[in-house]
Amino acid sequence: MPQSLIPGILSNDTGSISRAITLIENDLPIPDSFFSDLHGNSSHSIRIGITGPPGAGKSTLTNELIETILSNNKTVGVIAVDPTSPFTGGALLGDRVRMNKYIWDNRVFIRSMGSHGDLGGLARKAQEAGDVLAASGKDIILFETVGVGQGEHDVAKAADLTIVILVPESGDEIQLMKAGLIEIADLFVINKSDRDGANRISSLLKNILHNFTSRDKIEPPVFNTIASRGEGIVELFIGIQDHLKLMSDKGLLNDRRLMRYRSRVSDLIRESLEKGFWTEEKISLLNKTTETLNSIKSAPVIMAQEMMAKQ
Ligand SMILES: Nc1nc2c(ncn2[C@@H]2O[C@H](COP(=O)(O)OP(=O)(O)O)[C@@H](O)[C@H]2O)c(=O)[nH]1
Ligand SMILES: [Mg+2]
Repeated sequence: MPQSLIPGILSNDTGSISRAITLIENDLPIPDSFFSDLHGNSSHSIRIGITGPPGAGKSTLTNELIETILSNNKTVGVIAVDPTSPFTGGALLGDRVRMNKYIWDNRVFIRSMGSHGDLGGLARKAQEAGDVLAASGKDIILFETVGVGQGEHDVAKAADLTIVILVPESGDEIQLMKAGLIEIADLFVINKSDRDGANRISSLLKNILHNFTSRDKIEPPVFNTIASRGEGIVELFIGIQDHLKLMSDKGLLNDRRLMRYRSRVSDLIRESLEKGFWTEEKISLLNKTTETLNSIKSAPVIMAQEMMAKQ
């Protein structure tokens, strides 16, 4: 059945795209040939990651970007990933409205993915859903992810270019966050620039970026937006395109795509080895030996070795 969805996906049929993503999301059996067919058709899209703290305006900004992308005669797919949400299979809270807006417009496909109680695999599934959208011919794929813990790193791994959204109130956090975020952000957005402190935080950030960007990287530009009024979005979109061009000219886009391929392969291997390892028997053995603190008899490293030695 998954294989029969391929012609529909390739001809941008919304129902086929949607069903394929549901199969991926629910871990239903999918033959390797399905992924081979996707792979052969999914290389031309630009993948953009959008991350930032809850409430920063990621969804509002994504909606505005959709409109700008459409008015540039390009098509767009959106995968909104929320690892903190247990919901799955279509719409996260608040996302239904925007999805309905494009329900009859096959230039846009929007899908939300929640954790389904299982964080492992969510990043992989989001990337595979991205492959489906790419194979359907979408020019640009936006991955929107809440920046909490691992989320922003997963989105950066999935994307050609990562946008980190901050708000004027993020000012004090910059020092705290700079290590992690500066590593992953190709481009910063200070959203809610209608609020006090927007200019202060963008100059502070520009200063930090100027001092901390290593010579082999491109200094991330900073954009101010008011997403709720659609202000600064066209400038941002031009900035995204300029940045991609610069990355491409310097060979960095290629590097990133190669790195993505490698890390997807090694993530799949890790996932598959772990899946094969944890039999019912081994899970219950571990549970039994750790029934109470007193029942633990050996160091974790010894226990791990014993378990790996078991067939
Ligand atoms: N004042 C102001 N509010 C905004 C702006 N952009 C978004 N918002 C509001 O901020 C809230 C959170 O936005 P949302 O897009 O859901 O944030 P997300 O959690 O990052 O996806 C909503 O009530 C938006 O209307 C902005 O530029 N200025
Ligand atoms: Mg949101």
